[in-house]
Amino acid sequence: MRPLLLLACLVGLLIPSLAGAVATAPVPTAQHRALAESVARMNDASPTDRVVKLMKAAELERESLFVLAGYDPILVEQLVDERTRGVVAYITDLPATELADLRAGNTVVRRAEGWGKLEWQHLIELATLAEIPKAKKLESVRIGVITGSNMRFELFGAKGNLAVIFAIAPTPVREERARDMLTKHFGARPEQISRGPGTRLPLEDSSFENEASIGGVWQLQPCVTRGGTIPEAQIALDTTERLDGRASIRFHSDVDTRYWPQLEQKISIAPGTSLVLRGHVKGHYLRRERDQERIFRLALVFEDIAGNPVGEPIEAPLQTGDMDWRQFVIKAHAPAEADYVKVVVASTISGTAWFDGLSLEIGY
Ligand SMILES: [Ca+2]
Repeated sequence: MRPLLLLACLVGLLIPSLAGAVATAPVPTAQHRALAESVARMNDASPTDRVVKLMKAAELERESLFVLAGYDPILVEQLVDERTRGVVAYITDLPATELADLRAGNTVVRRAEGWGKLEWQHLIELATLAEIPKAKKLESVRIGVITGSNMRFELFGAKGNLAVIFAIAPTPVREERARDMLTKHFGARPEQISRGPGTRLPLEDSSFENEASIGGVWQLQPCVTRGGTIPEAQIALDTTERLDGRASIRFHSDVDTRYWPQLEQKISIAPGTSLVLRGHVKGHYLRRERDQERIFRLALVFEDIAGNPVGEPIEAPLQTGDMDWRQFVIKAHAPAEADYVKVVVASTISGTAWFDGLSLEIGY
């Protein structure tokens, strides 16, 4: 009896775990991969671009979503959330004129009097998910870009409201959390892309989370001087204003500032590589005054093996004045003589600028 009992125990232990793994982990085919890649390549610089990307991704099967999660875990995390998926389904079925309005960056408001049958269906489903009582008493919907970094969907009813933030931009700390969440959801960890387009390059502390990075992995190099080295512009981690993780990097200068360093991180690349640099920027009272040089940049600078600059820096067109968090995407092709790329972050004008959630990847 003993061997039989042992066998029964082993079978009892093994079968559920094997069955669980086989039943849940997706097994993507080449076709699934190709479909995922076509969505991964879509433009996602603005919240409206990301809505279009979400709509396309919502058509994918589970296996393709699993592959897409390797490129863009935050996008897939939004789609496995029932409320966000419901919002995306609602937007997909909006009349073409409303959809065009939304894509143009405008806010769309729709009142219950104008809702069609399908629209009611979507909204009642959403109200049910949000546990809004008396879903028949819904009144209106509002969708639009509230900040430069995401979209907000709001459903108003006599008995309750629902708000969903979506079209969220990719940022490194949040991506790590999304990967953990998706590992549970799919029953296997989405494979991070490690070859070709979509591969993340090793930009250290790209979310400015660690105090030791400033002057460490992020080197402080002279940028502009006006007759001295004091007063120096303030460059420091800021835990009160951030988009990703616990902190951002803050640059502050005023009319008396005489010396401005910049932050740089240098990465070795293969000549001719296509690159995509993403970053998020916020500004407050940014303006050029006195004899300041007008530099406010997130840029890629190429260098040859000897450290000489190659070609022109490629930079995001950042606006001065006041600006809420916005994602900037820079696409560049490394010149044939370039062995290194430097990611440069700088502000040499009065006011305060914050940068957060940078990432550098191989482009298409
Ligand atoms: Ca951060």
